[in-house]
Amino acid sequence: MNNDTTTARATHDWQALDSRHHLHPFTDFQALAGEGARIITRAEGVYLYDSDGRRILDGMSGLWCVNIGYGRAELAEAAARQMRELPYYNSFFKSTNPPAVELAAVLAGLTPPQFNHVFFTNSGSEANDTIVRMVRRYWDLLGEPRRSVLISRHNAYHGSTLGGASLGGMAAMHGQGGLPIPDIVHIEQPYWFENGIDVTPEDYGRRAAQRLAEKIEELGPERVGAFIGEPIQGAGGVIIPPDSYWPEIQRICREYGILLITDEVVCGFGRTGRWFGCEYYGLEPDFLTIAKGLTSGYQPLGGVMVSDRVAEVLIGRGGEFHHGFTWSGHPVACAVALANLRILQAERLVERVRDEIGPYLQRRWRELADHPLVGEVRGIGMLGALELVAHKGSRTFFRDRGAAGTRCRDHCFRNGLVMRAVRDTMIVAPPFVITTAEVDELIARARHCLDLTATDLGIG
Ligand code: PXG
Repeated sequence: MNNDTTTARATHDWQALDSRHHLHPFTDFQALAGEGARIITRAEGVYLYDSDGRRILDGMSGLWCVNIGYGRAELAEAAARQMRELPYYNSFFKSTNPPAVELAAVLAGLTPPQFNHVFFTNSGSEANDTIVRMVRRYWDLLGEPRRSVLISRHNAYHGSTLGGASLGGMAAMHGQGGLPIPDIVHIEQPYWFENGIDVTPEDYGRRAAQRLAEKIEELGPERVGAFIGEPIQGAGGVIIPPDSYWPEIQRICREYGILLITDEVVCGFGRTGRWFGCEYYGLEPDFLTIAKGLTSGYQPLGGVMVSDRVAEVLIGRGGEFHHGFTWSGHPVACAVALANLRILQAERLVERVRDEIGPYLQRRWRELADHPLVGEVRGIGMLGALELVAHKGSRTFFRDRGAAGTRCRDHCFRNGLVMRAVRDTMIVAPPFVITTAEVDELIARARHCLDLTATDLGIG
């Protein structure tokens, strides 16, 4: 057994072994076996390196998570120290461990004032499953068990467990395995570029928010427990709602007394230039879903921030909450999260996103608006999206939706850039530590790959 696994094999040997034994997430297994997976062997700063030694600028921070960049020794040291001291103990049966305690307190301080409690999970999906159970338990304890319905949006992404995928609004996911689970329903997403054909963004935002009130009335207000939304939809295509949307959603939640959940898995820990997306939009949610940027991806960790309104009922009314995971409050993951949050604070990376690198990225990103393939450019902080269209100047989507995006994404990979495609929407979400020169490189590579895509499609 060779321990130096990253140099032990040639690329084609890795690929052959991978396709024999490894089932990848969200993958057509057969197609990948024919093609062979890309083998990423190491990373530093904003760059990935593959098994052929090629350098790739990671415009997606892994999967929206490596916010402090790759290769931060402080996190490796925090993990090693904690593994030597206490690699594992559970937080069931009246036990806890110092990193979990410290992290819970730090999160209570970092999140908006109504949040003073956290429930730890290993992922965003598990955090959202936990929220489904907590919302229903909350209303049970208040003597309103019929309020079991959670309302979400079409094309939302809230994870891939049964609860997470049900909360999500991905039709393809619902088509496999009999989802959603009962009492989860979906309304229109606030996607002006696609749905707001003949209205201003402001009017459209109010109209999209009204869908919530309509759905509550349709179901019966006594049946609805909560509304969940990503402040900005990430996996759905960096869908930035018009400014009129969230205040109206907040107002409707208050009017009907239902709980508001903001899923901060992508927006949380600084990506919008605020610590949390709910702060960017001035919202007062009752739950936050957290994961990804909590550890910058160096360890799997997620959690649910529980507001005082909910915690007072869950704690105050007593009785066991029958829920938890072996790894809830895992000491190594929590120690790494603490080291990550220390770096975000010490290096003022959230402020950097708000005041320096975010505005720089947005300015350069918007220059791509002149490209013949680009119908809309949008972005906030370290999030950016380009809508590829068949006819510039009109919102005409390609007939074979997704094909242009996939082409562009493949050109990017071949040309040293990770830029993700959602349908024909191209997306970036780079690490917060990216330099201005690296942003310039990202933009230059993106433009080159748009050119290659336009040539393939005979456009321009
Ligand atoms: N909520 C949101 C908003 C997410 O983006 C989850 C929950 C689930 O988190 P876990 O840790 O269970 O994966 C996510 C995850 C993509 C992509 O292709 C996005 C996610 C995961 C995988 C792929 O953009 N987001």
